Amino acid sequence: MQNKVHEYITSRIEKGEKLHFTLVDPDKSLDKIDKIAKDMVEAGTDAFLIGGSLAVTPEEASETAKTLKEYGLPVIVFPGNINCLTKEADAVLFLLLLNTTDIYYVIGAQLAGAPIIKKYGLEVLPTGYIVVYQDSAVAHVGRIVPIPVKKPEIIASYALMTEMLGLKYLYIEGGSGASHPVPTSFPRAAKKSTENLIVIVGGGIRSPEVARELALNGADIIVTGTIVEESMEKARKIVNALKNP
Ligand code: 1GP
Repeated sequence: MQNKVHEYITSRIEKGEKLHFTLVDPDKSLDKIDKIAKDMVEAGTDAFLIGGSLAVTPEEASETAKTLKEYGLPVIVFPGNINCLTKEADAVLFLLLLNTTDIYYVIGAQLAGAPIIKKYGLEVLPTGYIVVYQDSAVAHVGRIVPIPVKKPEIIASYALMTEMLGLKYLYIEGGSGASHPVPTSFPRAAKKSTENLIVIVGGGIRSPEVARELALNGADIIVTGTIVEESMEKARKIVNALKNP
């Protein structure tokens, strides 16, 4: 199995870099996607994620991936469900939603998606996924049990089990457009309880200060989506804060 994107990520992290991933929603016009990609590549983002919880057609996912591929950075599917899979991407975050009550998001989607991922030849980035807050589309669709913000030890246990299961990544998610980012104690707890787990944090990150704090507290990769659409200037500052702390 190919390992190119994982190597691209780990080689940078090993050098002490913090990475920034730009989340692109395929439910947008291709013109807008082109502009976002151009601006974010100039800003220094490290990869593109494509996906959404609702309303993504396989055709939109493919068109988006094709457009983003022209910018030379890794394009990674961040699937809300199997409809987001496309062979035009380089890799997929193969997500296990850890704090759900619905087994479909732990085993069902993975069972349906695995043979498709194989046919498409996508690189697999095995990822434990935790959605912290209740108030987002992903939380509703994924039927999650929220994580109490004063209980980082719960995140530490999830991180430990993620690593024990052999998954390489843990994505701590506030939910797209969340009013607050996840607490800094969460990536810190995840990092402290594990050896080699790569910690991704996203959801509600809108300022360079917040991005920097999360990175200083253990986040290896910061994901932003909403701010990229709202203010390219702020998005640029966020990338800059991660690259020049
Ligand atoms: C959502 O973590 C991502 O899955 C990004 O969230 O849109 O709030 O930046 P935002």
